[in-house]
Amino acid sequence: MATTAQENLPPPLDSKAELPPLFDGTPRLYISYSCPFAQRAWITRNYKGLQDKIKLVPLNLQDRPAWYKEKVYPANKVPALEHNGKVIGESLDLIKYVDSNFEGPSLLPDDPEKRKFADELFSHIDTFTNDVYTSFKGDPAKQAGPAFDYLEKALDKFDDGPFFLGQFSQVDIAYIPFVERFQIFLSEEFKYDITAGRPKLAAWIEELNKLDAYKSTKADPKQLVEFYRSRFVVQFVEPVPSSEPAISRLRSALNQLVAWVSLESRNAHDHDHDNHGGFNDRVLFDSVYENLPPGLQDEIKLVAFDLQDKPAWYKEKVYPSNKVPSLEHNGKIIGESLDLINYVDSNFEGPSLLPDDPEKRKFAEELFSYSDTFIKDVSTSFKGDTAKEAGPAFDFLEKALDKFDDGPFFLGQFSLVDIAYIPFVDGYQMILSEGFKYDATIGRPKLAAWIEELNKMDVYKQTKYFKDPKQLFEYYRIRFLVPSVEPVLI
Ligand SMILES: N[C@@H](CCC(=O)N[C@@H](CS)C(=O)NCC(=O)O)C(=O)O
Repeated sequence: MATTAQENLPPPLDSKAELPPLFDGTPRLYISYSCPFAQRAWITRNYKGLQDKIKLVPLNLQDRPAWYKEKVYPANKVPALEHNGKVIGESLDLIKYVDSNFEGPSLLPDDPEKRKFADELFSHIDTFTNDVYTSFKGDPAKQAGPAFDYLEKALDKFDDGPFFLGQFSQVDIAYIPFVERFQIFLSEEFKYDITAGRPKLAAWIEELNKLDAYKSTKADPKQLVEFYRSRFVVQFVEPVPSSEPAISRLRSALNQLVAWVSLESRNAHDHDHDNHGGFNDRVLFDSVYENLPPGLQDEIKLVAFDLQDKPAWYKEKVYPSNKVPSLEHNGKIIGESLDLINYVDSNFEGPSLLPDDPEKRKFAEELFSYSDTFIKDVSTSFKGDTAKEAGPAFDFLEKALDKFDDGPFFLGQFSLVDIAYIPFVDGYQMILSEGFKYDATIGRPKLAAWIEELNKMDVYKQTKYFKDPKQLFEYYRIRFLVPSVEPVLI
């Protein structure tokens, strides 16, 4: 039977870990602490009291040891069990295998009617998980109901106990890792209680939570919610504060590309889920698993924050400098808006945003390096004699816009340079006219034409947060002009 003593869980092995002795007579169960499939095999092992017989080998799937695929399990997935010189995979097969090939209480009743029903429930599992996943993308409160109704009805079939087949069995083990996750996420994200109006389901979950064999395998709910959110939920945190010019730069660049292609970053990794010192020191939600529909990371997804109330995980897990914008792509996080627009331009499809002409490229460099000076000069001018002090910065742009005559933009055609400047110039123009009665375009026809051209482009227009100069001025007034508040430049 399940031992009651709390098992000491080993830390997950990463790519630096050595291969454990293979086929030395010790059965080893390879798992990931966050994987619902692995959890099935793990619960089975625990329930049968095999903690001392089957050794747990947790893997960090994000940074898997190469030997796992090469030497242990070519499918490179978890769970897998090494036993009697063989390696067996597939969680449903494994529940059955462990149940039949090891000692401990049987997890399948003999009753043929119950066995038949077990098969029915096993074959329904994929439908169940798919239906619930699909509902996450719509209105789960409406769409997920039938999936849980099915379970409620199934739990009503045998009345000799609270479990699917009456007594605790393989079927409960197959379902609970998913029901556990769905219950948490639906309640947390959609305020939907799967047990409301489903007393059998409520009792089933309650009974399962009395079993140590299961309880000790449960995932960290907080990390689970984050993981599901990152895959299913459009993460616009209201209010959508694309007020930051630096974000606008990025959004313009993205929109420009989106206008032509659908962006793909298929290898975008899930957040680094190493949980240092946290939940039992486990690595959680470290991999994408089967049946999980393609996530939102199949495109460059915008995730907007309320900068006044940023989620803690952004700094901890995503971007330690805690600023926006940042882009998660191919297992890396890239920050700094100018680096980012260059990165997006070079690493994704779509029209190039830098001309090949070396002279233009050189000029682009010059303008990129002037950008911080421009921002500093204009924003400093807000505190002094604005009309006088801001003038030279705009004169610089007017002159720059005169350099190439094959179009109204800095390099003639629309480029990364325009994207780098427009959020600031447009914003400053509004602030100056609203707060200082200063029109930067007067006497600067090139600048006027440039702003006008950009404001014809949807890719830019959609990224503008402040359309009302009064509102923007108020934002800047508070940020820059209220005494004792240090000007923060992005
Ligand atoms: N059908 C398999 C699914 C196992 C599975 O998808 N495991 C995930 C972790 S939850 C995995 O190993 N993913 C790694 C990969 O696919 O590379 C089973 O039931 O065991």
